Amino acid sequence: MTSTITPDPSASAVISVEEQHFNDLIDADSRIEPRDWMPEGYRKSLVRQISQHAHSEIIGMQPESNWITRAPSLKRKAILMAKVQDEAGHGLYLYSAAQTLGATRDDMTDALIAGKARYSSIFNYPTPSWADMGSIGWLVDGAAICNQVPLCRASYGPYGRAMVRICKEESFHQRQGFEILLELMQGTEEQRQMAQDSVNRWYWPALMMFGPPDDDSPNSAQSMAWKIKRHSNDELRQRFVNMLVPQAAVLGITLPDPELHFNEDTQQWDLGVIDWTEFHEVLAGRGPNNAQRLQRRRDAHDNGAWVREAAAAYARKQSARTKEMAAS
Ligand code: BYC
Repeated sequence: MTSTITPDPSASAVISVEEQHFNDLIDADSRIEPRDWMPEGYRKSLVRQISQHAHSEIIGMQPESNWITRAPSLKRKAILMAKVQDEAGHGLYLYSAAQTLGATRDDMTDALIAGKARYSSIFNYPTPSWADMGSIGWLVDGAAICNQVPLCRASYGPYGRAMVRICKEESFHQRQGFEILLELMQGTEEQRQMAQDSVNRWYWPALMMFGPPDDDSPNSAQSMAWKIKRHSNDELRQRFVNMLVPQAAVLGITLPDPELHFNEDTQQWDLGVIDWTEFHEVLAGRGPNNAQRLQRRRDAHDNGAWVREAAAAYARKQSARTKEMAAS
């Protein structure tokens, strides 16, 4: 529908000193810091994206922690445990970054456990085999790196800085996943089949991690204008597929897309059609594991109540002691 509202040129010309400063910082590719004035929409968009990202890291611990006790060797257990701990750390950096924008940790957690907050669609899929630890590392962390390296240059300082460390760790995670699959692909026929079956299940959901197609992505345009996002969803998805094809060849794994072919004109790999109905079903809470993931998060929150109470009691005791010492 065409808008009938005629913009008032004099109104749009009025811009506060603070807003001009914000625009100048964005134009100069400089960083916005928590002390700086920022438009309310910018703050809200960041809280939305950063808190969703933090929730994804925390929920993302579940599909892998499922395998810690069943990993095939002590070495594999130790590596997987370290990786899952890294994800917890990523969640904490990101919650802290969101807190610098005025969001409270309690509100973010409440929204997650009440089922009102989003987290990445990918973590609603099951992990029935050990090869899934390989696929999560190779495909899920691989997609995460493609998506998150540009976020190191996000215009909001605390977010960009958190992403630098996260990306370093994601890079290790991606390699350990690739190495699990490589070992399986060099094993028995049954192991090779297990690896291929796992990649068949994770490939398409990993492509969905980048979000809806560009013409169906309501947040992209503004987010890119504010330099939070640096590339569109489709651009990053394409970059990911271009990266995967030669790696799949090294592994000896077939990517489960019969339409995948190299386009000589664009020098890119053209992919088949993504099932966006499945993506929207998962986002609506109807994915294979949505209910289980949220229930486990709720249970963990309830079971951790005594830790929060003990920490708060200790903080009160410390603060009383500090006051007593200051008074004496
Ligand atoms: N899943 O306008 P769009 C990890 C939502 S953690 C669920 O394109 P935007 C890891 C989107 O939020 C990986 N929802 O949005 C952890 C929006 O809904 P709202 C997590 C999705 O923000 C543990 C609506 O669809 N990574 O790697 O411009 C172990 C329209 O989308 C998804 C991040 O969070 C999805 N896949 O772009 C291992 C990265 N896609 O909010 C690994 C940071 C879209 O309007 N986030 N939606 O209700 C981003 O880069 C961007 O937020 C997105 C979406 C590219 C995800």
